[in-house]
Amino acid sequence: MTDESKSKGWFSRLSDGLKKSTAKLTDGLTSIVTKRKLDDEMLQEIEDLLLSADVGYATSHRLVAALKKKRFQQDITVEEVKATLAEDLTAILKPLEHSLTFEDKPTVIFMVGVNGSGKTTTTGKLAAQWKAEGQNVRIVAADTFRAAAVEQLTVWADRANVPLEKGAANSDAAALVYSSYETSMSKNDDILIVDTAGRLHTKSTLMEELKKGVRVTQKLNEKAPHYTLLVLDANIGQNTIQQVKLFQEAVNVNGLIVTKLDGTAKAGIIIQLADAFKLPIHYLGIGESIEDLRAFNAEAFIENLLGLQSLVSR
Ligand SMILES: Nc1nc2c(ncn2[C@@H]2O[C@H](COP(=O)(O)OP(=O)(O)OP(=O)(O)O)[C@@H](O)[C@H]2O)c(=O)[nH]1
Ligand SMILES: [Mg+2]
Repeated sequence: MTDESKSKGWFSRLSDGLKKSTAKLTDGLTSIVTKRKLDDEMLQEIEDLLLSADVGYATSHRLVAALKKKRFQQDITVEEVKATLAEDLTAILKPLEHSLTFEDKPTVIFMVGVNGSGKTTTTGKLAAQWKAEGQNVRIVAADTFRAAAVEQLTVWADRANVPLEKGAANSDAAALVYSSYETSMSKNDDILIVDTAGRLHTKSTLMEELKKGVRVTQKLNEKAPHYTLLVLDANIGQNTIQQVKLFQEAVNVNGLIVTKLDGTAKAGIIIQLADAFKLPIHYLGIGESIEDLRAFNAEAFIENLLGLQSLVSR
């Protein structure tokens, strides 16, 4: 595959994944901005549209205020509105585009989040990507209570062709994490991914179990876990805000992954999350299969979201 066709595939899959969100915003903007002066009424309609797309009140208000400052009472086209929004969104999102680095061997990554957010699927996709890049990856099934959870991760380990650590049924998850980390060190792995059990942030015993898992890794290396990535289901929209707060209280969340963007018109939640927490956004999940995970790229995301085809096909 040529680089050009590869990058076209990359963009078209991302835009496919984001198409519900894109349709919502672009159709909305097209019907609001019909070549007329940018007045208060139009600004209010744009703000309402952003709000309905889960961009959040504070952020929507700021974006519209910036638009007002630049173009108030001037004739404006929908393309100009999009271009102005794209500029301001880039300022919010670009600083949060960080790739993960693997300086320590192994770099320990905890995948955390509520039930069903996409932790196991994302663990499998990442293991496959990194393995294909030549990294030695090991994964840990730290959900020792659900047999189905271990089976599901076993399927992903086979697909990705990486070793899997699992414990006896109902065994202590933290003990498994500890022994897996020791194994990973002795095997000279590059990356150890710990797929934790889904937990409701309101269940304090499970939150304690998660904290314990983190503490045991710190006994082996005070810098571990190097990454604690909170996996968020985009369908949940506004509720992701509360999830970030509660997981942050329990563990040192230092990055986000947003999944299931393909099934929702709520991709705007990424903008709200970015603005509210300033946490790096590492990956976007845009489907269930192994290749449906994209490293977060602010420009690609914004251009797709706003349907800025001219920029996308550059
Ligand atoms: N469409 C779509 N489905 C996804 C995506 N990511 C995960 N899923 C699906 O969401 C469901 C739950 O995903 P899991 O990976 O099992 O979620 P989990 O966080 O490990 O769940 P628990 O371990 O039960 O907490 C599965 O059916 C996945 O295939 C995505 O990006 N897009
Ligand atoms: Mg799981």
